Amino acid sequence: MSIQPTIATIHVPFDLGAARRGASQGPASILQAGLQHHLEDMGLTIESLTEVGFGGVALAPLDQQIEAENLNYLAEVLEINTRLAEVVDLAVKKGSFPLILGGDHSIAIGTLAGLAAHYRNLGVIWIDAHSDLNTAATSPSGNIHGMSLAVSLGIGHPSLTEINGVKPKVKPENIVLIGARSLDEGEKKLIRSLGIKCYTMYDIDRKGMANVMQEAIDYLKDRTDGVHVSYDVDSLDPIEAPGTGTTVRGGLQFREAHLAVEMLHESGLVTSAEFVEVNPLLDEENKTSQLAVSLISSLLGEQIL
Ligand code: B3U
Ligand code: MN
Ligand code: MN
Repeated sequence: MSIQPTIATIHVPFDLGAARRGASQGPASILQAGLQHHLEDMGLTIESLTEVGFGGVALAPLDQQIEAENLNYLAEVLEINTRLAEVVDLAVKKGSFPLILGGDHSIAIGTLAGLAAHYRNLGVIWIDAHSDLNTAATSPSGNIHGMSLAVSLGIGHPSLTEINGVKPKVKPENIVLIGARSLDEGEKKLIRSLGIKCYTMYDIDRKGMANVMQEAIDYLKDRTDGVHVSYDVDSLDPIEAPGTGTTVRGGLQFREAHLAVEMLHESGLVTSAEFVEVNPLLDEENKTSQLAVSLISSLLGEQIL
């Protein structure tokens, strides 16, 4: 029987990577929805919570040397992710399982920067309506949450790609995208040219979620020495997850979303996870925060029977 690692919960109340404010309240809202008790009831050991935030401290003005065209809040995104990378790095060193709660998806930059040094072939399962593979040159918005996976591939502003030194943090052949249905032209080109494995909603409808996840797991199993799950709640259909900044119709159903994490748990491959883009200001009766608690619990091994 394998020993269950301690869960290192890392809160990142940050939303300047997104267009709308509110995802910074995601961690508090997920906690309020009962995450801690739920995980403890499952018999998991939770480390005391770490928060990576600005804590009301004003930041220095943007460095004039940084060319920041079409990179909104670059200085803030850089600062938060530099700090997050250190905290994630430390959690892995201690042998804990890092569980990061966002925050918008720009925080994946720091998470992956903190994880990267510990793996030769880190696998990433990116569950998202989007692919977050834009650069300042291709982004329609300038919002860095739409660029975090590209940055982690070493494509983007050097200040971001060089966080924690190691560059790139992940190789294109070790990534699997699941749930994509809103891709920009530059992102489509990058997915094709780098050969990134991408299961769109079309593929999920055609093959079924069980087959898609089995293929994804089989694909990553032999080529990776750890798997990070980056779960953007906008992957779900807006009916299930209204509390998120950029909803896209035609998303994952409640059961598909759970099956994905249940199968990932069963695979025994997952070594870290993050749940991002929960925005309680846009939510309906805490539905999305409660959903996040339920998905996290399933990923960490909660069983129906
Ligand atoms: N692809 C668009 C929209 C977007 C990406 N990620 C989210 N929205 N959440 C962009 O702005 O890069
Ligand atoms: Mn995303
Ligand atoms: Mn998204």
